[in-house]
Amino acid sequence: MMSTQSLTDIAGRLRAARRVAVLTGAGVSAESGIPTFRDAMTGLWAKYRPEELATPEAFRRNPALVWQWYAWRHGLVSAAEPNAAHRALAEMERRVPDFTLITQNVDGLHRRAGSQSILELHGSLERACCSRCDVRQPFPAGSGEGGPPPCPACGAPLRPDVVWFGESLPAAALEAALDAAQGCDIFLSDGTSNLVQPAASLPWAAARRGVPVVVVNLTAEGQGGGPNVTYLTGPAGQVLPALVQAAWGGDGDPLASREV
Ligand code: BJW
Ligand code: ZN
Repeated sequence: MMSTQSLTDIAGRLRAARRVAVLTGAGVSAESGIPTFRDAMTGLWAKYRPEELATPEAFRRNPALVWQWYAWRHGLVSAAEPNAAHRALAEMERRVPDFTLITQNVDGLHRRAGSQSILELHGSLERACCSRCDVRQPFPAGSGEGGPPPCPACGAPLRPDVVWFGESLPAAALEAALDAAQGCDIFLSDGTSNLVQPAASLPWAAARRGVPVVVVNLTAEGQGGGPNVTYLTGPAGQVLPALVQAAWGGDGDPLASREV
């Protein structure tokens, strides 16, 4: 678990910071019951690796399989609720003058928790887009059976509006993320294995500029390191509310303090 000393130090830096950038990954949604990307898949999907489904080649080879996987995940995400980690980050945004939330997650849970300044680097599972033309529309709920529906404009198969391996990230969001990482006073990396580029280079772009980087993860293993990097190990749903609480008081979770 985290050390009280580093939590207090980091809380002090957060409170004093004018610009804060936060990068999140699948670990932040784990406590909402959304499987992380590199967890072993279970049930129906146990025989596939996510890395083999999240590619344009997989979609070309077997559009029905890939669509069915995303439709299943869309159902999971729609039924899930934001957790204490999402809420703590939304609270942090309200406290910090200039706050940027950079997420690799496609689940929309940050927005549903009240975060506003969000850069979605890997797109959103809340939308489908055409595999050929510019059409974008809400992801059709409950559409797992029968493969991808046709685009209403051109008839080509719809696909999830997410970024697959080998595809470019949305350029404006990536540029804004890099600016935020390089120009912030403190950078938090939460719940990501930090393996997938270019998002994985953001914490190190910050650290190279002398920005203190705080890594929140269940494990410090494989996360890299350096003189500017501090680890808070533990579940994001506990660590982030504790950090907000240590920085600004309250209980760090606006929902928990609400009368029910
Ligand atoms: C907790 C917790 C709790 C658990 N509390 N913590 C060789 C070298 C370098 C780069 C490349 C290379 N070969 C190819 C590339 C490029 C490639 C890449 O990076 N590959 C690497 C895997 C090697 N990148 C790309 O292709 C990107 N595009 C690109 O680079 O364009 C330029 C280009 C074009 C053509 C050729 C080459 C370059 C695009 C990347 C798109 C990634 N898309 C996905 C799918 C999105 C849609 C979907 O969701 O299906 O994004 S892949 C997947 O990984 C998803 C995630 O956003 C992303 C990151 O995963 P994340 O969030 O870190 O999750 P996990 O599961 O890995 O980790 C969870 C962590 O949480 C763990 O650490 C746990 O410990 C922790 N945790 N519970 C706190 N309660
Ligand atoms: Zn189309």
